[in-house]
Amino acid sequence: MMRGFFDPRQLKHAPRQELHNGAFVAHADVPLRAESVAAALPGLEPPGDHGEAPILGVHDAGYVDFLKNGARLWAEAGRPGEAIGYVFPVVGRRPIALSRIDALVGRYSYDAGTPLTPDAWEASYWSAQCALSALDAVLAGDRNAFALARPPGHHAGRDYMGGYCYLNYAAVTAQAARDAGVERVAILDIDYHHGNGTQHIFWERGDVFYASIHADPATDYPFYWGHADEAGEGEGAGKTLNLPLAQGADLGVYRAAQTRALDAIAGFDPGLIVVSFGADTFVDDPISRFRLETPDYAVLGTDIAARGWPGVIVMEGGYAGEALGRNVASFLSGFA
Ligand code: OKP
Ligand code: ZN
Repeated sequence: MMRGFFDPRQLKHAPRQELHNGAFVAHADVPLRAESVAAALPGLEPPGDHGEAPILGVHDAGYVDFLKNGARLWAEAGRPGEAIGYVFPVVGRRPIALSRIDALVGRYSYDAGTPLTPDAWEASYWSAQCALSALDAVLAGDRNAFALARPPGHHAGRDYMGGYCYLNYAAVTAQAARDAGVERVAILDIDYHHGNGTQHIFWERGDVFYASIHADPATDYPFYWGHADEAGEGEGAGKTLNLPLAQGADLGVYRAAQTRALDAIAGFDPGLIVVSFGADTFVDDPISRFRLETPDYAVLGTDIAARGWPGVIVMEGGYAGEALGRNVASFLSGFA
């Protein structure tokens, strides 16, 4: 079993609700998710502390300040519960510095599914440290390493939260690898949802390849990103690959798409692969509509490992409670 990293501070973040299809519903990113994975993987280690510098390698300093202080500002403004936006200044946005918390939370987010809880920063910070510790292990010579992270990360952009995500661990890891001298880094995103934040961060970069397999955004969150014609721009032209699949995809369909992604990554010849792994592709996932079963994850892991690239596996989504740990263990067993 490869080394894995986990920090229990990931458990304190407990968002209560998200706005979904017109109603506030119980939030899907429950602490049980991380507990389920930790229980299924013996021997997880605490991460080292790499500080904020690697986080600031991909995230905006003003945004990081907001993550650290937003929940306090929210409480000081007399608001109940957790900070959530209701004005999103996307169209005609002026680059203007406002201090009212409701303006800040809209400016630094793109949806109403990602409340800024008092513990979001700490959970995300230590999740990033787990990813960086996994990278350390691989840079020191391990073939693969795993980072248990919660909340997930791949929807978070340089200066925005969204899709339950606050810090983008896969992006932090890829940039840290670049800074450590790895010339070309590939990110394979196999969460059910498109990783719009990761795509955006590396959109114009020629040194980081982003490939994602996900539910067609014509039918599924995040709607506005992840369509097949999005391929990167400038130096990054051709360095983004989106493989949207119709709802109902099973192992046969999914594995063929993953082989396409791996073939494209092979053409890029990376020195390292970062796998954004979400098990919300599971048949019983409560918010998703693919049909993978527990043993299928070992097949997918084996296919990735067969390519021989050093790999950091970072946890993204997966909401099927107790089954999540089994699915992650199955995936990692494919790398053995
Ligand atoms: C985060 B990750 C469910 C509707 C979708 C956002 C999903 C974010 C998923 N209430 N809401 O990619 O697993
Ligand atoms: Zn997801």
